[in-house]
Amino acid sequence: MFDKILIANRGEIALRVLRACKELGIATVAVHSTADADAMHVRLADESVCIGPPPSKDSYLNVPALLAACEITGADAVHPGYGFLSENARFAEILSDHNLHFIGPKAEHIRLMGDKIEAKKTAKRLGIPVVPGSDGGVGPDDDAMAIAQEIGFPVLVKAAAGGGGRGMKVAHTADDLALAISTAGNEAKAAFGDASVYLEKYLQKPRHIEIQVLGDGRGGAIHLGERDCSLQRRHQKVWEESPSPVISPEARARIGGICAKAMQDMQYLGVGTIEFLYEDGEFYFIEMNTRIQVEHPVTEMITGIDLVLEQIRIAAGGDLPVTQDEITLNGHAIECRVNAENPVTFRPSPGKISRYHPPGGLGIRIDSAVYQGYTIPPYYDSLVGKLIVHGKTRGECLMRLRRALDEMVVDGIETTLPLFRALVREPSIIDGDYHIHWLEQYLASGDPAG
Ligand code: MV4
Repeated sequence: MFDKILIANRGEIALRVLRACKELGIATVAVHSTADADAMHVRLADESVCIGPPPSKDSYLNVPALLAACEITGADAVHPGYGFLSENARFAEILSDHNLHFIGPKAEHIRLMGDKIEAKKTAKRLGIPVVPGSDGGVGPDDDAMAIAQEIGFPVLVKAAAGGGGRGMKVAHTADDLALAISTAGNEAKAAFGDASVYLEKYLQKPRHIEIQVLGDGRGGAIHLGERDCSLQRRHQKVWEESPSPVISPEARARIGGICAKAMQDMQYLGVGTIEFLYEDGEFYFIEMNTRIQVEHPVTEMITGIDLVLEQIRIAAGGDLPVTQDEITLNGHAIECRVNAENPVTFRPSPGKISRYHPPGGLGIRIDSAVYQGYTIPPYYDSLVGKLIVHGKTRGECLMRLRRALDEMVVDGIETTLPLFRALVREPSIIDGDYHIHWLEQYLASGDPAG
């Protein structure tokens, strides 16, 4: 096992990792920018190192500063959390070159899944169902129109280096194709420095369903069911739940089994998330994430498995905590991402939290790094905290969530709490009847949080 872990992150996920380290008896090093000197993760860690000024590129993404912090403190492993350097294969390799452990997947798998074309080819080869589309990139010598006609319109043009919805353009008819390809390519070139694009059948009203996997790096791998992350705004998840209201035990066992088998075949190490679009009873692979995800707690709540703790154990050469047969999914969990934003305009609202009262009681979990008197800095994401609620059934979970949201107080800044208080009372949400465009349509339809 590791002796000392450096946490290359901030906010609630830095705290989440700290908690797992403490339970494992591992010493912790927090790193922080000058803007985060008063942050909770700095206070709770055994040691802390200032790694630079507020901009992420000069601090949380500053690899030489992170290596120096490891050197100074004698840390033997680095946990990257999510975002920042968590899916940077080069960072994983550099750590390895310095005899430091990266707590995450093998660099080759991070790199593979970072290229959306290669990821899709790999998924297909491993027996994972994919969206019908061009087999690989569409180059200038390819007959994009012939490929698109074969797929059938509407067609979606996606960037190989994409993700988060950037470099994506829909071609509704043949007339739109040339412009969609050039626009997506130009956007991708500007955003990622790589103009390669590929084509997919455009699914009109799918759900976003993702499968959580865990591998030991030696051919052992299991799945921990799905999360339904269909409620998003501008590619930012707002509400996640597990199990999905629309996935049957049979469908779960089938797609979960396919994912676990694929991870066994590639000897995947650590936690991973295989993302699908789900429409008319069929799953279509879109991407794989090779990091711990923001919404991992909903899976933890229904499986009882501590995903961050297992990440650390597995990175240190440990075995999987359970076999597939030993996993039972208990009840239902929902996570609300409470942001420091105006609930109608979504304009960021950083500033000082004058009053803070997190809800409590049976089935309530708060993953947050804020406290009363804390000032949310303007430089990073606007997450105030995640409210995660568990219940025996989805109905009980919603009942508790409604109560917890009414109890929660965050004053001094604007938050998205009013939006969640409206959502838990919406018939479509109560019925679990929503898709990836539902939230934006709902927000466009009036003044739901007013
Ligand atoms: C799609 C799609 C429809 N058809 N692919 C958006 C982000 C990127 N990671 C994948 N995305 C989509 N891919 C096909 N073939 C619709 C989306 C999409 C979306 C997906 C998940 C959650 C929210 C979304 C919002 C808009 C578009």
